[in-house]
Amino acid sequence: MERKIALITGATSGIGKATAIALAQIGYHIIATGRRKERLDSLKEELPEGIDFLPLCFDVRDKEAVHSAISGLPENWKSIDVLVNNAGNAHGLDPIQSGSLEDWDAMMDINVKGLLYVSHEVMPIMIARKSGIIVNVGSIAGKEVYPNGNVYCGSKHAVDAITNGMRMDLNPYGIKVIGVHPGLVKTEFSIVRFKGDAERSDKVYQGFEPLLPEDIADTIAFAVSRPKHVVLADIVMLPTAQASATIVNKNL
Ligand code: NDP
Ligand code: 8X3
Repeated sequence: MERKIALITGATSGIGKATAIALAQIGYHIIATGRRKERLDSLKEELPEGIDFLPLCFDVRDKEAVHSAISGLPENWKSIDVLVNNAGNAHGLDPIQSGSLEDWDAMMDINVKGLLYVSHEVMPIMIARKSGIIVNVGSIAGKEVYPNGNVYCGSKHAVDAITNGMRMDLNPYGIKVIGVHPGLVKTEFSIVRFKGDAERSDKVYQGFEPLLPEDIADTIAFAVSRPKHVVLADIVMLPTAQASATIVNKNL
């Protein structure tokens, strides 16, 4: 069988980790990235036998580190077939007038510029091969805005726009570009957003059944395994209890 390679950013946790496992289960060899090295290393244990694994530890905000990690890939890892741009988080949930510059920098630098830096390295590889699939993990926050979501929503609207632009510009090269936009998924997302406040974070997912990271991962695995002539361009995925960014039915 042809050797297939997937690179997943933010694979130390949540959606990225589940996606690395799901893609390994359908035969992809896995390049997993993130900043927490021990978590990256331990992911190997969760992949099926026979799947090769390459952990790459870098901060997506550091464009030199992104460049040297991806341009320095060993020869047998260079032909990336699937890129999943997943690394990202919300930082804070505050009215715009009291938001922090550090939080704003983090969200724009990681969610938007980090996605661009990684894509900048991988797109030429796919263009040269006239083949490849890029999955960008956006959010319902990239389709709608909610109170206090301001800059996070802005970063995810940017991801949505960039995804649509990528699809147009990469179309002549046969590269598929897929936007996946989840609603509420129970991961470490809210722990990060609320800076380690577990009680506040737990409340986000109480009283209804949220999505699990595996739900998103299954959908990504399904989307990347469609026939060559089919692209699932734009996928919005919500828990059944969620009707919009702000409407969650806690009585189901
Ligand atoms: P987690 O907090 O569980 O995972 C976030 C991942 O991003 C981690 O692996 C983390 O790795 C990585 N990451 C964060 N900052 C950086 C950085 N500077 N450099 C490299 N990697 C980084 O959250 P989720 O799994 O929920 O989030 C994944 C994506 O899904 C994000 O883009 C998020 O916006 C999006 N999303 C999440 C939803 C949810 O409700 N959970 C809903 C909609 C979209 P490490 O810290 O090791 O670097
Ligand atoms: C994560 C989902 O609703 O917190 O993107 O923005 S939400």
